[in-house]
This record gives sequence, structure tokens and C-alpha cells, in this order.
Amino acid sequence: MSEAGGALGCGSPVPQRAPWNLVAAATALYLVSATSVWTAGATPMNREEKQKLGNQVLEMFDHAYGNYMEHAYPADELMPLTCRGRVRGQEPSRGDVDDALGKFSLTLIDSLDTLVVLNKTKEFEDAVRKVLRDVNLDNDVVVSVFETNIRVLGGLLGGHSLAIMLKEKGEYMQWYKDELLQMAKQLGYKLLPAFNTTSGLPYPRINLKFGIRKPEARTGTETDTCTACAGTLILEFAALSRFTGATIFEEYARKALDFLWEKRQRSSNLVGVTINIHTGDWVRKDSGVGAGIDSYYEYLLKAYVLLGDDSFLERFNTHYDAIMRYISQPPLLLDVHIHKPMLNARTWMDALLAFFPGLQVLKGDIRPAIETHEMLYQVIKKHNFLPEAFTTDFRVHWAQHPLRPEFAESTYFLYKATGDPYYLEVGKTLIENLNKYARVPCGFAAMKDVRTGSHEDRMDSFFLAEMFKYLYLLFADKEDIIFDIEDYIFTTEAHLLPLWLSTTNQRVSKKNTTSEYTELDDSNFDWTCPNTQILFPNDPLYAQSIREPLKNVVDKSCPRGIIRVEESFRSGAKPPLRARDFMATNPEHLEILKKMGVSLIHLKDGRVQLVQHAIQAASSIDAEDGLRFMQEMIELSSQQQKEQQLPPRAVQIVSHPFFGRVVLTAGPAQFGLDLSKHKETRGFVASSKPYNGCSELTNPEAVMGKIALIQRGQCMFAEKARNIQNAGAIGGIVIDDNEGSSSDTAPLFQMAGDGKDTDDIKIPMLFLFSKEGSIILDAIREYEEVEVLLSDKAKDRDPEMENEEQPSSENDSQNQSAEQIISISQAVDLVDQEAPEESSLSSHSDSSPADTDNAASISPAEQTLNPMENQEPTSLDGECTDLDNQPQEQSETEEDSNPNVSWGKKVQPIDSILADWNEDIEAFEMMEKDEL
Ligand code: DMJ
Repeated sequence: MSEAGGALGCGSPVPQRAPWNLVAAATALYLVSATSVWTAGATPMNREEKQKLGNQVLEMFDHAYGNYMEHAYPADELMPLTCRGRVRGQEPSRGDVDDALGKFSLTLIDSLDTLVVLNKTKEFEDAVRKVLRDVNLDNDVVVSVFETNIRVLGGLLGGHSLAIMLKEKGEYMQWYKDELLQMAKQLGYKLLPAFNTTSGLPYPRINLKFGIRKPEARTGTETDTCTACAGTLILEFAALSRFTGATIFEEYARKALDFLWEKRQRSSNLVGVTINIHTGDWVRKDSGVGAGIDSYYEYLLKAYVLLGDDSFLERFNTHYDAIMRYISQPPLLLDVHIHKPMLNARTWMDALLAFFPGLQVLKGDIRPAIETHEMLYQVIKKHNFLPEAFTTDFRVHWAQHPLRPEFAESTYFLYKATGDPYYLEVGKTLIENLNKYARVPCGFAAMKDVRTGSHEDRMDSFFLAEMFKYLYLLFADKEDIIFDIEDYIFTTEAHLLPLWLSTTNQRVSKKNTTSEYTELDDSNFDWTCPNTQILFPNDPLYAQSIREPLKNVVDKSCPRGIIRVEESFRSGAKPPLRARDFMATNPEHLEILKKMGVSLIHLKDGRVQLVQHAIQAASSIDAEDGLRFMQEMIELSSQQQKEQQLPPRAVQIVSHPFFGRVVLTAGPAQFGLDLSKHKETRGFVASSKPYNGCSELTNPEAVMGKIALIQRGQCMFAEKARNIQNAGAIGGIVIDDNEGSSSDTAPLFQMAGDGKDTDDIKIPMLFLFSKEGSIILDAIREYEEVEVLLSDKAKDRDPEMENEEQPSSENDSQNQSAEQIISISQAVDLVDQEAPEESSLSSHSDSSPADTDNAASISPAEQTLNPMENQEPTSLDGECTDLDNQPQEQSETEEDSNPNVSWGKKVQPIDSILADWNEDIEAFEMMEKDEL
């Protein structure tokens, strides 16, 4: 502890703060040193431009917040496409996502402290009055404990923190008498029954009115929760305790953290994604820094910063060491198994991990932060946003993007740490993309598919709580903010808690667990802030030099596995066959399969089955390659199934006042013009008569040269298409007759033909669910002339939609998107999991009876399983070599206790490989089911 005083050496000491104020101290010093250094490096952004961008952020916030207040409040969230409030129970359920909605005006509460950061003090005062007047915390609604804590409790506490700060300044909030804090306390007590478990881990959900386990509560039977859900409470709960003097909150949150710590996997020091709240058993044993775990780590470090309790830093450092040893494979962060941490558990990453570089800045580990951030930025440049999940070779795995703020958060912290103007340029790109692709007339809409640019009728509250805060702060100078931001710490939802809480009401007894910690080398126990002299050793190009080698990492698409290929070449052996390269018709590939112990069986029903008998492999290395191949094949299979379930197209409203800003997700047809291969179709819309389009149209003059709207039902899709085509329509949009249906809640499907030859249908046909369809129908009612664009990807939309030409990068990603969509007609299915001795995988052309085109063109003999077949062979550039340094990093302890864990370095005995393989199959299956 005495060394903690050393922290003062790296920051400006402020007596009432925690002496080891990493946030304030680290960022302050970085700025001082970096500003002078970086004027020599990248072109600095002048104050005028920074102000311009700051003002743009303010305008964007007004657009989002203004539309929420005007069209949605007091509802929890704004639905920006239909321009109304999302009221739980009145919209089709979206599953777990809806557990954030407690009928407590979520977005307003989540936005409170953003208003002050953005210097909108008057609006803040007004918003606080509204919260006090309108918000009811006693609704009969089942909510997520985690979301309610970070968004609502955190929002109220952040609001309270800034309300008292303003009151003290003497101008605003003079009437305020801690009312937000009283609400926070009321909410805190409502959450406490969730902790009534033997472990002390909270139930994941609670009924705000009835608590838990009573029949009226309708919750309390759950057995599992995510690690982040149980481990992301300490900041809010401790703040509540310290603000109010009621210690119970901090005690409960500490107990949950203590339990998680006890349950960490002792040899890897990692935690799994989900845990049984009664037994403490890990339910999901995969471990990363993204979904399900992310803010557990964040809160350990920040709890140390806020509360000054060494045990939190010790725990964080122990986990951090494990993360850097196993999960960090710069620039990637890949999930591993907690028991076998040298084995990757996934070949994809999720968007939530984008917060991690920001946390690394707080820890003072700048190099890997710069690397991961750069990799993420390249993914964003490719897809405009970070898809919810993307593969290690940077293809889209899950195409949604709900306007998450994590990347902006990391950009802000990296800028604070390095002062490198590059990060301002990154922020500028984020602003441009939000305005270009997500902005709609009534707010900002989440991206349903980053590849098509289609939207979801959703604007999550975290967009206002976090995104605008981080973007504004990125461009703001000290004098642009009415208080000192460095006196506060950001919660995971970017709510601000004052650091002086560290010395207030410290009555909670702390568990002394120091003796339980794993011994790490001394560098992990720096009690001081990172020293920028060491981080930037007189090198003005420090950050740039770290980014430089990564500058093409996404374009070159260099997956980890390539290292083994390179090594194989060096040793003169054939490279192992990658699943995505495999062609069932290539004799050389069949030979490699044989060597790996994989046999290919043509089933009577036309399917192709792959079965691996490891013992039939030519050597244990070949057996290992075979297992890896099968593992890849499963990944590929599930990905292709996903893509096949969702082959989206876009209907974009391009006329006034939408100008291309509203993009609706549409299902394609298996007949008519294929929009993925042809130019888009643009035209005004007209309703057909009869509206179901099931007979010759009685209003051909109205639909001639236009895109006809037809209602689903009463006859085949192909028949509707023929009728409107005969009337002269240039395209058709079928709108679902099932009221309330939406692509937000129902899986998209392809409109099948009628089982006959449909070659006569030449026009493009798309399908919209009722909710998306009604956006067009409403637009017609309001503006009469409504022009739409039917395509496979939303087109660039400058305000006037003047520019028909796409910028080249757009074209590139469009081509790529087309490739991916083409590939969906080729699918493999996992049909079997065999006993330990063998693993089996089947592939078949996944054709429904009506899917005549695909069925005819893909016979098993012709089938390739390769979604990337037009791609260049993967490069063997030296640039890839850093990606696979994991085996070298393996610790002595790890090797001693488990000699069979590393790929490449040692040969793993077959029985152990097979045991792993079985466990991996289970893990993969679970992960596939899992949502972020
Ligand atoms: C936010 O609600 C919080 O940051 C949380 O920790 C996870 N991510 C969402 C936004 O993406």
C-alpha cells in the first residue's frame, strides 16, 4: 500500500480523491506528454475543426434525444423507423433484449448525465424534473438485474452526482434535495431480493413490483446467470452505499464478486461465460473479454480506482495476466476454454470486446490496446460499423449492429492516452458513418445488417448514455466541459461517479484474500499509474509504429491458422486443408482427407457425409489436422446455415423526406430478377388492385412503370409476380398480411416459386413483414409520391440521393456481400455427432422442394463447401507471423500440469484430442445457441 502513494507521481494529486486515481492521473499525464510529442507526428486537428465536430455531435444528440422526447417519452425507448415509443407488451417480444425495459422511461434516465457533459444544463434540470414527476419504479414488469443496475441505477446515480455538482456551483439545480438519490435507493432495495441465493450471486431477473419467487413475480426459477451480470454491480452498489450510508448494497455486490473470484478456474485464472447461481458450477466454460464477461473485468479495475481497495486490483491483475497469456493474440482477442486455455473456443469475435482497448488504457497497457483498436477500426472501415460478430478472417458472422458505443469508448481513451490525432480522425469517421447510414428522420436506427445497410426499428438507450458522451469528450477541450471530468469514473454505461466516494462512508468490511492470489511477476502489481516516459520512450511515432504493421490486417484477411500453413511449407509438408477451401470434386483434397482419417460418404439422399476416424489417420499430426478440419467444417456449416436463414435484401425509401435514410430489411424471392447479381431497381410505388394481386390487375395504369405493392396471401407469390408484371410493374413488394409481424422478431425467408418454371418472371420481387411494409404504406398516405430502391445493399445516401455512382470502397463491400449471398445456396449441415472414436459431419444441398434453382444446380458431385471461392488464396506474408505467438507464451506451470495443450508445438495424444473434441462440440453447440 505504501507504494500506492507512487501514483501521485504520475498525476496531479487532489487530496479528496483516491490517491491512486488511475483515470484522472493516467489520462492527465498522457495528455501532457502526448500533446507536445504528437505535434511532430501525425497532422494535428486544429481547434476549429475539433469544435466543428463537437458541434456536430451536439446536433446529433439533439436529433436523437429530441425525437425520443417528442415521439416516445415516457416510453422506455424510441422506435426510430415508426417514430413512436417502444412500450413493453405492446410490441412483439424480442426476448432477452426487452428485459432492459421496465416502463421507467429508460432512455431519459440513461441520458441524464450525458446532458450535463454536453453542456445542456437547462435541459438536464428539465429532465430531472420529469424523472421525479413521471417515473414509477414499482411496475409489475420482470427486468434484468444487470441492465437495471447499469442503466437505471447508474443513470440515477450519475444524474445525482452531477446534480449536486451543479448545485454546489450555485447556478443550476438549486432546488435539488437528493431526490434522484432517493429514487436510486428505492430501486436498490427493489433489486436486493435478487441476491437471495446461497452463493450470493444474483438471479438474472426480478419483478420490480413483486420481487422474486412469489407466484406474481413470474421469475426466480432461473439457475444460471452470466459472469458480467453477477459481476457488474460494485460501482453502482458501492456508490449507493457511500452516498446514502446504507452499507448493505456494497456488501451484496462485494459478496457476489468474492464468489466469482473463488470460482475462477484455478489453473488458468479465467472465468466462464455463465455460472450456476446455486452451485457455482460453470455452465459455459468458454472465456473471452466480450459478451457475458466484459464488464466483470472492467469493474474489478474500476472498483479499485473508485474504492481504493487493493484486493480488486490484485484480482484484476491476476485475470489480466491470464487474458494476456491466453485470450490476447494481438491484434485478436479470442475466446478459449477455461480448462484448456491454449485451445480457442471460437473462430469469431463479438463487438462487445471493443471496450477492452479502453480498459487496457486504464491499466496502462497501451501497445495491445493500440493493436486491437486498429484491427477493429479496419473492420469498421470495411463494413461501416462493427458487426455484432466477425470471424478471425474478418468476415461478418452476425451482421447486426445496434449502435454500440464500445469502439467510441476505446477511441476516446486511446486519444486521452496518446494524444495522437489519428484517434480524432477515427472519431470523425464514426460520426460520418452514423449520419450517413444510421440517421433516419426520427432519430438513429440500429443496423439490422451492416452488409445491406438495412435498419431495425430500435434505438437503444445506451446510444444516448454512452456514444454521444464519448464522441463529445473526444473533441472537447477542458474548457468545453463545465466540470472536471477527471474527478469522475465512468461506469460501464458511461455514468459518472465522483472519485471522492473513495473516502466517504467506508464502513463495509473488506475481505482480506491477499494470500489466495497466484504469484505473478512484479510488473503485474504496479500500484502506480503507468509511466508515459516508458510507454512512449521519446518516440513521437510510438502509436503509429504499432499500427503500421497492422495496416492491412483486415484486407489481407490473415487468419491465425495460416501460421501453421507457413510452418508446414517450411518443413516441406503439404499445407493442411482448410474447410473453406475444400471441394468434394477435387481428387487432391480427397487424398488429403484420407490422410487425415476423414472419409467422405455419398448418402443415398444426395447428402455428403464426412466422418473422421482419428486412428485411421496417417500420423498423429494428420489426425490433429483432421480434427481441426472437422472443427472448421462445423463452424463453416453453422455460419452458412445462419446466412441461409437470413439472405437479406434492402428496400430503401429514397424520396423526400427520407432521401435513402430509411432502409428496410426485405426477403428475396427464388424467382424473378436476382438483385444480388443485377443492378438495383428504382421506382415509385403503387398499390395493386386487387391488393392481393391474385388476379389480373384492375389498375394497370397505376402500376405501369412502378413498383407494385401487393399483400401476401390467397395465392402463390409467383402468381402475384406474374399479375403485376403483366400490368407493367417494374418490380414488386409483397407485404405480409400478418399484422404486427416484423423482421425484428421473425426470421426472414425467401419467397418460393410455384414449383413450375418461373423463368418468365423477369422483375425483382421482395418481401416485407407487416411492420416494415406499413412504413411504406404510411409514407404513401403522408407524401403520396414515394420512391424506393430495391437492392441487395443500401446505396450511398447523400441528402439529395443525387449520386447514383458508388464510391469504390462501397462497391468492394457490395461485391463482397454479393459473394456471401451467393454462397448461401451452398450449405452443409451437421447431422451427427459420433461416439468419442469418430466425429462425423454431413453436407448436403439444402434445398426446399420449391427451391428448384438451387436444387438443380447443386448436385452433391458438383458441390463446393467454399463460401470464399472467389477469394485469393490466403497470403503467407510475414505480416501474419506475429499472430500466432501463443505457444511461446505458454507458462511453465501450464506445460507442467497439462503437457497436451498446445497446437503446433507438441503432438497431442489421440485420446486426449478426442476428449477435447467432444467437449468442443458441446461448447460450439452451446455457443451457437447463445446470444450476445
Ligand atoms: C452497454 O449497455 C454497456 O456498456 C454494457 O456493459 C454492455 N454494452 C452495452 C452497449 O453495447
